[in-house]
Amino acid sequence: MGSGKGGKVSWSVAALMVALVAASLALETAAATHVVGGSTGWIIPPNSSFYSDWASTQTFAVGDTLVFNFQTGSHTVDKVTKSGYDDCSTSNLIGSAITTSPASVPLTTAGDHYFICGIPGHCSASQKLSVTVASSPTGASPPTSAAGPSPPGTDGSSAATSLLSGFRTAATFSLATALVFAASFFLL
Ligand SMILES: [Cu+2]
Repeated sequence: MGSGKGGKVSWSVAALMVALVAASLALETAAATHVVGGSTGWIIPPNSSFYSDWASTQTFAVGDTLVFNFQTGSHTVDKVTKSGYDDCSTSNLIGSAITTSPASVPLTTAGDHYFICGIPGHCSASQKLSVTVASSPTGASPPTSAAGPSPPGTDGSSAATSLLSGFRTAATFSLATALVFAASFFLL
């Protein structure tokens, strides 16, 4: 008898859930901000693998931003080449050193990016960071499914990327469906 009304309520809740999940999906695919070193920030690290350990916990994509937090005057952020990173040399500086905190560095190209602190002695004490940036996982890439056959070998990485993002989307939608059903049952 009262089930009609209850059904109506649960459907609006379901619609709300769908909207929320859609919003969170949009957020998930949006550019991410990575705070280098987490709460430790950009310092002479407590151990030599600190920044590589931190980087290994992150997934970097084109459009993301690195944020270096440090005490202005005590450290700098110098983007360098791989050899500059390996040798702790700022002679291969890319652009100009950033001397004021917080330093926001947009990741605009895929591939490896290298950063060191330009204060003498700091890089050799492991204040250095390398990140591997993937091409944008969603949206910006052209539709590969409609593109027709492409020469083998050249498209491997982007195919893997879209496969990965497909899995991610599928997982998110399964979660959304589960949430909507849970909400409906709860309110009936
Ligand atoms: Cu430093």
